[in-house]
Amino acid sequence: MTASTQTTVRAACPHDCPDTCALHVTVENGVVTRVQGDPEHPATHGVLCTKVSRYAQRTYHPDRVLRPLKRIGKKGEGRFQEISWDAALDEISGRLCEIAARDPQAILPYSYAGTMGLVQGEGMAARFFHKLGASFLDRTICASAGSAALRYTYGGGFGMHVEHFVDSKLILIWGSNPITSSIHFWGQAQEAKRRGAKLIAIDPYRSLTAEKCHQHIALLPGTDAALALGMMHVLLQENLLDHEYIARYTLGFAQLKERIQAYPPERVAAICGITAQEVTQLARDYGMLKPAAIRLNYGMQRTHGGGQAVRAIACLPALIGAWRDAAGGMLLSSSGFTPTDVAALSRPDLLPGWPQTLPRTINMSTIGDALAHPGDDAFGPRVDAVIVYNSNPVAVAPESVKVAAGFAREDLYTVVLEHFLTDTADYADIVLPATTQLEHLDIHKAYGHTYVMANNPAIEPLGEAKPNSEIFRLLADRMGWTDPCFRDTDDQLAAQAMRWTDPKFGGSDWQTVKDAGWVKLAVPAAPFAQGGFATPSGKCEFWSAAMEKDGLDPLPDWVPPYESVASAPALAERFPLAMISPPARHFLNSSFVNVASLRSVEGEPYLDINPADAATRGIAQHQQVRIFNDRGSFIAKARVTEKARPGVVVGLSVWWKKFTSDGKNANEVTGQRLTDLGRAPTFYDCLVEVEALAAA
Ligand SMILES: Nc1nc2c(c(=O)[nH]1)N[C@H]1C(S)=C(S)[C@@H](COP(=O)(O)OP(=O)(O)OC[C@H]3O[C@@H](n4cnc5c(=O)[nH]c(N)nc54)[C@H](O)[C@@H]3O)O[C@H]1N2
Ligand SMILES: Nc1nc2c(c(=O)[nH]1)N[C@H]1C(S)=C(S)[C@@H](COP(=O)(O)OP(=O)(O)OC[C@H]3O[C@@H](n4cnc5c(=O)[nH]c(N)nc54)[C@H](O)[C@@H]3O)O[C@H]1N2
Ligand code: SF4
Ligand SMILES: [Mo]
Repeated sequence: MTASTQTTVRAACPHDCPDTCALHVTVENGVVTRVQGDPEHPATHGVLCTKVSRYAQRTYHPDRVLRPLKRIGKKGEGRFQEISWDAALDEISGRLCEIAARDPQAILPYSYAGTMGLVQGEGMAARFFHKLGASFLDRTICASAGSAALRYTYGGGFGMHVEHFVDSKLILIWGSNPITSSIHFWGQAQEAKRRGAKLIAIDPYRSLTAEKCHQHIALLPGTDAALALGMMHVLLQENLLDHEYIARYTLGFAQLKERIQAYPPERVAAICGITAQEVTQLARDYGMLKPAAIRLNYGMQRTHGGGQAVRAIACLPALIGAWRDAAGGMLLSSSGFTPTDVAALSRPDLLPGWPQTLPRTINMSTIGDALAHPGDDAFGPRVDAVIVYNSNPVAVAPESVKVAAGFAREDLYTVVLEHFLTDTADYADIVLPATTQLEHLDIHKAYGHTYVMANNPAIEPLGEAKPNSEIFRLLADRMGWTDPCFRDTDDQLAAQAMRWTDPKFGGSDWQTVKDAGWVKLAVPAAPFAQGGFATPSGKCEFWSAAMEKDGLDPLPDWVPPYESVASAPALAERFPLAMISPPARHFLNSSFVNVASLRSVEGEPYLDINPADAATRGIAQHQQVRIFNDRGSFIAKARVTEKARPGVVVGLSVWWKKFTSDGKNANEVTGQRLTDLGRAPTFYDCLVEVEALAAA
């Protein structure tokens, strides 16, 4: 060995987290010894969350899948034997050719944001499935209700710069638990607090964040739109609106005014399970403490009316003219500012019928039903093959009993590209070893800040692992496809991913980003100070012609949950408790559950339940309980705590089933019904009953 070497590589966090941190990866003699936050990056400022500061533990984990595996046990058992890459690729391409000869739509890609990188996400993979003519996957599992709402209201995923929250005087942290899920935003909010801002959490659960705010409004799940409309009612009545902003930069105020008549504070209080005083005071604070900012997150759009809830809340900043100030407005996502070039990257023109005939679309959020479907004229062919990458559907998709039954089908051919033998990989016919972020190249946009980031590989791939991009390149070659785009390198893909000529890049290109690690997009500090929304009217659309055309209510409204005591009384007689299952702090969805040091902090699956609800069920502190409804059941340890409001139970998620005592997790009881907008899942629209098991 030659003299020891130490280098620092500029990288980016790949996880589905708004913060998309800039990383400095220390490599000594070819081994990653440290992963740290870039001190210069204004959104990361040198800090990482606990999970990713231990990223090397994930990459060097003894359980990494480092060679292709072929199943030898029953589906779901997780018994495999190693095979060569050649054998794996031959088998997969053979099976896909055979199925495609009947109908390529019988093949389904299943992927989400295991990595948010554009190269290892829907880059080469999208080209592969386009050329094949496979079914489209509707990627709805997280954010599509809120995205649809922002599109109708603002014209896209636009929001405040996270850096400006420090200057806000009021911050509503709405359906979001940033201490868990966006720690860098929380840093900004705390600085604002030191400078005198008031922080209010709006959340059914007294989360880690809600505990640290000045005020916590513990409304019932799925009632946020009513609260927003009630705030509007008070703002109007008490003349706290910015009529000049409304007249110049918004559309449909007259119609909205009619709509909010139906939401006086008393009615809103009854819907939300809070007091009328809370509604009125919230509106007064919002109308008077300037600049007022809202940090919304996706937690609150996982109920039936999730889309309309985001839309109602998104109207608030325009009504009080909060957008006039850089420290006012709202942030759900700001990813719409990034000038990506999706077509160049994913090449829809490779589709056999492009652009006239497109394949059918299958919604990832109803994968349980899709895999059970025998196929017919309306649905199209039965799903015969699923290629999973960047996702763990057996753990994360709703109504898991059906999802697992689908993946257990003997006549389904399943390939999973993974780092680990996840709950999903256990069902695979073939598992292919994928590289982690330290081993491959990528380019990233963010949804919680406005920088474009590079991920330079720090080390060579471990074992025989390959980047997703390379795996699809090899498969394309095995399929006999000679299109030059299947020979593009990762570096070329990264360069193709953005429209670099857009003025927001100010002349930067991929090489600049790669060298520097990141560039800030030139987005005005207060992007809507003078209107300029990306809607058809150029205004913030309270009333939307596009929604009317799409057969939707053109105005924001409260859409009651599918499952709640008020909206489904018969169901609630049997299952009276609303269950939500938001992220656990030391996991990232189901990622990191298998990292022992992080799992040990979470301990085991818990269910937080209010003392009153526990008492009527004879549930003692730390007793094992069964949570159940008609869809399924799972076991957790009860934490009797005021953190859960009466009527609501909270099971922090998403556990790998194989790490729980009963081999099940919260998605046993969640349902496949979809949101009002965006065809998204309704994880937090879920009635259950809870019963004590053996004594504590
Ligand atoms: N540590 C960690 N960080 C993560 C993730 C993770 O799993 N772990 N997941 C990442 C991903 S994929 C996403 S999408 C984001 C999610 O980011 P957030 O949406 O901020 O997610 P949470 O931290 O769960 O915060 C959601 C909060 O919404 C509350 N909530 C649930 N239902 C309702 C409702 O009907 N109304 C209101 N007002 N509040 C409600 C929950 O109690 C919870 O406290 O976080 C990302 N960051
Ligand atoms: N009950 C309940 N269910 C939920 C949620 C909830 O709050 N409650 N949250 C929902 C939300 S918001 C989301 S976003 C989804 C998330 O669901 P998923 O997108 O499935 O996210 P993860 O569970 O993190 O699984 C990602 C997988 O991708 C793998 N991976 C990471 N990088 C790579 C790579 O480069 N190549 C390959 N081949 N694999 C890679 C990881 O090892 C991991 O197993 O879960 C949803 N499910
Ligand atoms: S998970 Fe989020 S907070 Fe943690 S390092 Fe990644 S981007 Fe940063
Ligand atoms: Mo998500």
